Amino acid sequence: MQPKITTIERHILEQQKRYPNATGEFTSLLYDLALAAKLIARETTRAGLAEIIGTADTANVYGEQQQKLDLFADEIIYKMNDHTERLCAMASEEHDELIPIPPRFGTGKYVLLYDPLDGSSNIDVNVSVGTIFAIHRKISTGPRGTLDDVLQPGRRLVAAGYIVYGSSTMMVYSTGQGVHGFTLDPGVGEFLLSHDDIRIPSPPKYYSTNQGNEKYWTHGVRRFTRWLQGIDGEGHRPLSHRYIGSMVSDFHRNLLRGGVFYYPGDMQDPEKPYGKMRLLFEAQALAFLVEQAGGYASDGVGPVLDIEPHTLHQRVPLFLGNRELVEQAETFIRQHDQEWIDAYLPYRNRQKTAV
Ligand code: AHM
Ligand code: MG
Repeated sequence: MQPKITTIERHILEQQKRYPNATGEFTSLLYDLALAAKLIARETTRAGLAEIIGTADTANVYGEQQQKLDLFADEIIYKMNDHTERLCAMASEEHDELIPIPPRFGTGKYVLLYDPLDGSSNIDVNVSVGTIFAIHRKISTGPRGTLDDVLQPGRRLVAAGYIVYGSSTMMVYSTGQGVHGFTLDPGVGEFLLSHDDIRIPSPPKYYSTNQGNEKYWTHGVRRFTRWLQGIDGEGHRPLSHRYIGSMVSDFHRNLLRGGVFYYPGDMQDPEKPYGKMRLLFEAQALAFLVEQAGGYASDGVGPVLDIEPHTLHQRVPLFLGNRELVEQAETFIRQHDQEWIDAYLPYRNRQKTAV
């Protein structure tokens, strides 16, 4: 017998039924994101053809100017959402400032944060990239959104997800009722439910980090790495190292197989002890998903979801994966990295400005 086929649209509608007061706005917002994902997927799969059909600074065969894919993705997501009256503002990794809804359009009760194409430096070498998104409820009182709506802790997210443009395109999302994965059937152009209620498996298999940075790492992070390798500690089986350098893909693999992704802070520049990842565009969404899947996300000091953001492009050290692994990282850091903690905490706890 054929297995039941569930499209993402149907799945979102089914979830909405659990909320008798839901107006459908939120459902439509998620569905628009799925549509943006299909358009971005179509372009990413044609990326290698840029030489033939035109590059960023040349015109293609149709006489149109070609765009870099990350800017293309950014614009698609913006255009899909600027006029729907579901959002009060947006924020993107590609923009320095909050993105307002144009005055000619009405606004709504949600705010969208997104990284349109994470890992985009990998596109030229045919490595998977991804889109990350997060949705908060509007909290400011005026008609238009403000930075206050964006600078909310991840714990308050109403939904988050990502799209991975890999050997197939997948959209994975959560509205706080588990994590669900959909694979794009390119033949019919629909996302079909392929991974229902994902739980991060145990025992974990992989650790993922840029080990080329090891000489900058703190003692605690090095000890943690040796522990994962089964060198220091209780003699557990070593985890295999897998690092793509495209966070959505690294995260996706570890979510399905078990493991930990980390991009720690370090003391290479004591003025910048916070690592590379962005709290609002990358870390919060994946932290929300990993907790929904039974895992944990930490900045080495405490839960990522509890951090009160102070700036739009704030950075955050990130440990993401099976709870026992992430907690072990926290333990090593607590034991060995007081100097780093003292350098990092003032940044983490900085108060919001310019709101
Ligand atoms: P980006 O937002 O500029 O694309 O950078 C984010 C990417 C992540 O996808 C990936 O995990 C990380 O940068 C890799 O960094 P590195 O090359 O330092 O290991
Ligand atoms: Mg990014």
